[in-house]
Amino acid sequence: MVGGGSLAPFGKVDLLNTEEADIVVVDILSEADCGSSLCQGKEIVAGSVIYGLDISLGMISVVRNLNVIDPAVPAGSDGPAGVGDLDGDPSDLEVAYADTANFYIWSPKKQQSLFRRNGIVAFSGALPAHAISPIANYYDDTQDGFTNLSEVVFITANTVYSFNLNHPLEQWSFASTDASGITRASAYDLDNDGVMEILYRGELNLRIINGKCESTGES
Ligand SMILES: [Ca+2]
Ligand SMILES: [Ca+2]
Ligand SMILES: [Ca+2]
Ligand SMILES: [Ca+2]
Repeated sequence: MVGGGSLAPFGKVDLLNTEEADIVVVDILSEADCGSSLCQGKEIVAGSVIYGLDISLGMISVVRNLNVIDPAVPAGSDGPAGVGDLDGDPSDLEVAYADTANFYIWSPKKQQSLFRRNGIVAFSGALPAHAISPIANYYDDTQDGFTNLSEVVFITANTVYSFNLNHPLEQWSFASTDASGITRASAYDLDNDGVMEILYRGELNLRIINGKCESTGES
């Protein structure tokens, strides 16, 4: 539905990398936010832009653009995206995504750029290699004196990162065994203590990781 190309983001970073069509369909803006009926129901999140749409009328249009909110973000900046509450305000959802160079967190509803980590995307051959997953609250920030915000796992070639908005650079990272960078993680409370653990499978190891990035199991 969303036409691709360098200035029309659609969840991919280039036309060759067919494995990275990570758009998210979610109700992230209201009609009042947009001033348009295109934001009735769900919108399409594709990297730096949000599309509003009305399928019955065959209409689709960009209703938020991070490049307009923050001109330092390249126009058409695009790549795999995740959506969740990352700023501790459940009245809006934030977008986490990465383009061919940088990782971003932004709020379409508040029209704010919240986080940017430059030059973090590693390449696999000629292609940027990355994946976003999951967004969950797997580490208790209060033990470090912070408000307990959710985290987001960002994976790029041979490295796994955790970000949250309490940390200006990163919460933690570790070297992985996956040159493609497109393996995914998931989160689940495996030991039933009320705090989720992260499961990550690289090319060699299955890791179960607690939120402090202390590996609790490997096979
Ligand atoms: Ca909506
Ligand atoms: Ca929020
Ligand atoms: Ca947390
Ligand atoms: Ca647990």
